[in-house]
Amino acid sequence: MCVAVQVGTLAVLPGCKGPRSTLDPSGPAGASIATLWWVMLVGAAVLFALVMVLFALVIRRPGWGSSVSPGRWIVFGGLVLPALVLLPLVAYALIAGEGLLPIPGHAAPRIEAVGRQWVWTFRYPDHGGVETRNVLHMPAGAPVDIFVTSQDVIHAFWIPRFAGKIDAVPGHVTRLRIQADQPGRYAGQCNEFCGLDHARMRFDVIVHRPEDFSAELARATASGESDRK
Ligand SMILES: [Cu+2]
Repeated sequence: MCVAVQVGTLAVLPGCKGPRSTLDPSGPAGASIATLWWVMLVGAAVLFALVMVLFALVIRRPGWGSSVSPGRWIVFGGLVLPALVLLPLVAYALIAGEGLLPIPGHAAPRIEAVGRQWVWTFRYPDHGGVETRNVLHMPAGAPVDIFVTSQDVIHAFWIPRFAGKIDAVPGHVTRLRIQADQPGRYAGQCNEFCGLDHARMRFDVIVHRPEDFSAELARATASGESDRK
């Protein structure tokens, strides 16, 4: 069994890497979410192990536990034990979630993301309102506020390695603060089922060095290379 667990673990680990892996973060919000995932996994594993120990004791020693009253089993096994594991996890999740929200009063460069079946259009108000299609350009090392909306049905804007997703709702504008640690090419996609081609509603994210961002954005829009079909 131990060998099977090890083989299973090795088989799963490659899934922790890749352009759409939330467990391979490349920004502070993504790192916070990845840490939360690992904390949740450890908490769930601890709870599972405790239940399995009790289960094994009951199977191997049928009389074991009869000295404890049913009321105590319910209180300690059904309330105290889950509370000891779940309450710290909930507290950690709430604190981590608060840390992902944009801080009021701290302005960040603004980029608008508009979803429609099945294309993402990005607009850069701080750079003359130029637009790119299915390719998001952003600078590295600093927060950027993405203002997200939709022209038809509900979509969701998601760059797995940077942050959690946020809904793109027709008639509403939602805001997501993201930050990329390093220049490079990343992957984003719609994360709300929005029709037949939902799975193909992907976009590229090109992160530039801050000093190169304006020039690279201008070059990309002038050449049309940002219009990924
Ligand atoms: Cu979609």
